[in-house]
Amino acid sequence: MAKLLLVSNRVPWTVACAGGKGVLKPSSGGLATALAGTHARGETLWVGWPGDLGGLDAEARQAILDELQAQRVIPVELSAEEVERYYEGFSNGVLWPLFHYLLDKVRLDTDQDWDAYASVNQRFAEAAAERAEPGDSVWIHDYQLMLVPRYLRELRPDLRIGFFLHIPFPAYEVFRILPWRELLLQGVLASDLVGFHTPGYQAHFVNASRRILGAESREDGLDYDGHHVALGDYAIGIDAEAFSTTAASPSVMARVQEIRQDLGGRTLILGVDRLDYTKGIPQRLLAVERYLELHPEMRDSVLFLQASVPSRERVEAYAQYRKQVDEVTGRINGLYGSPSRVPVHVLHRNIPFEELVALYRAADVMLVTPLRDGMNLVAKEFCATRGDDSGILILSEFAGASADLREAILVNPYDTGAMAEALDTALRMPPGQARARMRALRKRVITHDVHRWAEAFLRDLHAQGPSPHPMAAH
Ligand code: GDG
Repeated sequence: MAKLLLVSNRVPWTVACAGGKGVLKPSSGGLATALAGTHARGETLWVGWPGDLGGLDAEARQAILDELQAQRVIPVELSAEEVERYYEGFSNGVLWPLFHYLLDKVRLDTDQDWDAYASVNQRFAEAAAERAEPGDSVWIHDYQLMLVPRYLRELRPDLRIGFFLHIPFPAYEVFRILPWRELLLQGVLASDLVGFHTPGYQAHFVNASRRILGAESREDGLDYDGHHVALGDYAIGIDAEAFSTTAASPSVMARVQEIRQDLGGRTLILGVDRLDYTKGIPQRLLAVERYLELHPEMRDSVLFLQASVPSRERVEAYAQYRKQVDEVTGRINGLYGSPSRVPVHVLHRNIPFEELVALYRAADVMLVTPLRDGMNLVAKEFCATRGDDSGILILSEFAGASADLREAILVNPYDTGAMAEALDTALRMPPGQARARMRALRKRVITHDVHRWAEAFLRDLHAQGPSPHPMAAH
């Protein structure tokens, strides 16, 4: 039977080395969480980078490779230099900031990083080509692997190839800044189906492909180089069932009570993000500062808790960002704290799943205000935990999720005054109105979950082919 290969930079387990031994730990991040369900359910292989195996001796290495095999993972190993150039340099130093419109963070100083990006993409394609059988489908994920569809097509014209972009595709005027714009588009266009979170990202991709490569628009996609590629928007969801069941469990409910007791009557405003400059944490802190400045009577009655799991710590811009977050936090607490209470608390660590769910469930207001975000799963996770329809979501209009979650309070994260006002609106909202909004949000999140997302994409992918691509005749 034809099977499915998932291809992504990270696999859902990361190798951690401790005292010469290796252990597999679950990976964090939106993509790993989103696809874990598909992998657990079906006949899939997962091709990706499991982290650094370099610190292991031969025996420990073999043990980890066996464990990965048992999880149906095909490891693509990366050298330290490849991690630095392909992952930190090109993927996270160039594509990530540019696709999120943060042009001052883009590094364009190095062609070597591009070379590493291309050669690592080639290796991912080879790993998939080696394990795929005739007629299999391959689903490639995200901005780190934009050249894989083309390389894989060259190696295996018989495969059905899908590509999904988890981050925004930027406007043409921004995308065209990239010196490698043609090659990146050609890489993706070799797919049979390309998916985006929103129709807006898809429209930007069509525009860029037409203007940069002269691709031709068709009703359901594009024609380029004698090949038809279908395009579609597929808004990713979450495993809503897992969040709502966990939130209702006795241990989480008990923990929620504890958190509320510790608050001593204060209102909890919560933020949860990877510590990433796209997530707008300093701007959010400035809005909290403005709110406290304008509402002195509230200084003792709210707590803003920001949970920021460290990420990409070796990329320079990320280290600076953490400093910035800590500085603004210190300033606000210095201004508005008292000897016994501070209005802002930042946690720089990974929070275990149950504790995260308890925090979502205990919060009165959730602040999700990225400067730009492909979708944003945190906003959806918060809604899924609110079994009694309580809680208010403040959401950036620049998150893909804002296209779905219209009943949130939508804000412009660049506008500090408007965000402070949104906080005021949330904290004064009549409970009946808040409940009606949350009921609508929760319903949407539960019906449009991650399983539905994966099924919709795969159904459309399977309807595509096997592709009689012109390369098949070469
Ligand atoms: C990319 C796109 C798109 C965070 N802190 C902790 C923790 N998390 C989990 C959250 C959530 C995930 O990480 C973050 O997902 P997001 O969607 O918010 O953001 P990215 O990682 O940037 O994901 C994004 C996504 O891909 C999927 O397409 O939505 O736009 O940028 O699941 O819960 N989990 C735990 N502890 C933490 O401290 N356990």
